[in-house]
Amino acid sequence: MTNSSRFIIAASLLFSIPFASTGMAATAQVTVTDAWMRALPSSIPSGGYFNLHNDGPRQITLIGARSPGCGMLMLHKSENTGGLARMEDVGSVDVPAGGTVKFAPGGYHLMCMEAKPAIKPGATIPVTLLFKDNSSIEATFAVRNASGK
Ligand SMILES: [Cu+2]
Repeated sequence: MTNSSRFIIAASLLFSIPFASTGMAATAQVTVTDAWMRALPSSIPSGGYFNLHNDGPRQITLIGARSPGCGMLMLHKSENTGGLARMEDVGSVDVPAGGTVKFAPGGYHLMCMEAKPAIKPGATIPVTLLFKDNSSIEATFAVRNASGK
């Protein structure tokens, strides 16, 4: 976000300018960093990892994702229970005001099912993140190889 757009949102909060409601969408306050996807041999689902920052004054809730590079893109969480690694679907992920949630190997991640040929090391792939307030944001994921390079 540029300094000027940040000022406009701050000003609209202070003075209740009518267009303030558009400034309250989750995308106005979200940034994505360190986004990458692991390319794996065809039939194995690819993991997607990133940091989701909430720069705004209220909690945001991620409810899904999609990408032209994936047949389906799911929200997953890995857990290690009693030495057994497993992962499960999660319906949503909350990011508190001012907070960051890390999507990383061993925890929350995106799972790219039926990865398309576009998912190959060195490429980039667009991913749209969908939020509970019906807003969305597009992020560019760098595709890395199986060892994350
Ligand atoms: Cu998974």
